[in-house]
Amino acid sequence: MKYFFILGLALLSLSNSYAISRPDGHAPIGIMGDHGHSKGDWMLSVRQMQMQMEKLFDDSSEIDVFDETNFMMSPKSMTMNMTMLGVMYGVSDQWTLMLMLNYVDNKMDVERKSGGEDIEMSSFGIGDSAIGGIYTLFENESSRLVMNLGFSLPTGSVSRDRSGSRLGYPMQLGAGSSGVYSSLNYAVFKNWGSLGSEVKLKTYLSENNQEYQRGSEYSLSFWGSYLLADQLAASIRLEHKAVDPIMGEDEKMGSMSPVLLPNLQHGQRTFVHLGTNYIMNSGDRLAFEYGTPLAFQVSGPQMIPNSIVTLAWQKAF
Ligand SMILES: [Cu+2]
Repeated sequence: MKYFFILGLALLSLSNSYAISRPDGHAPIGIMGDHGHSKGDWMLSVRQMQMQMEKLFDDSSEIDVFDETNFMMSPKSMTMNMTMLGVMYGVSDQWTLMLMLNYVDNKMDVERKSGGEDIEMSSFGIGDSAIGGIYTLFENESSRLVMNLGFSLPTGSVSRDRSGSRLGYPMQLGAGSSGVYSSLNYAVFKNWGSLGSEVKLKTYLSENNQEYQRGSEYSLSFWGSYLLADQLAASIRLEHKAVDPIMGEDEKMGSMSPVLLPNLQHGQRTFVHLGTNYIMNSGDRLAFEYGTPLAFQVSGPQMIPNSIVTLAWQKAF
């Protein structure tokens, strides 16, 4: 009788919900749409992301804009804060509906070649939204394969100004055009932790009302998570991301600073991210990830991120 009970417990722990109930059952927090939910289940999440940029690169090396180019102005630093509100709902055991709303707050310090005080620029407001489906192709105690398909909606402004001058491409709050995205997410679960990967593509469908179209984005991530305790996992993630050139141009931007030129906004980067996933006794999840760059290759002069920090709370019910 006792053995049946133990066997029963073991089988229960091997059921479909097993992977998702462990701390590494969710991918590192920088990854979205890595899991689905059972029919009728909801999940709410709030993510707070901060990206800090302090250097300018051309190709793969740092550049001094005023020494090496003719630009009259150049960004010195930029901070982007993004608050992301996510809702997931299990429409069936295979399909989960996902909705994501964003609030963006950007600050940029700009230097003038002629000297004098830096110019402070800012932009904030609703960013682009996303709505999509997550399809669980298969999930068992040892692995999970999930596909995402969705739309990016142009709810973020592309016409933010400062005293009548159009702010640069990185300071606009959205893409201005609708986009489609798709990703494939695979994870393998072991006793000690898990290994996962994601490949993702996002592409915009048309020119926006300022007559340009953001370039397509491609990213590839690999991660390993290690179970430090029943409720705590630590992760390391390698990410490579490439962005295509902007097509067209916002003619209100001019050409005083590198952030105003459409052909200086693309390139690729490789990041390493260290993170933790923690499940509280209440079932709430807390997650953290810190990312720092390993390599860049950008069309510059272009500002590059030197850190990306994400903090998140998630709750399923
Ligand atoms: Cu979820």
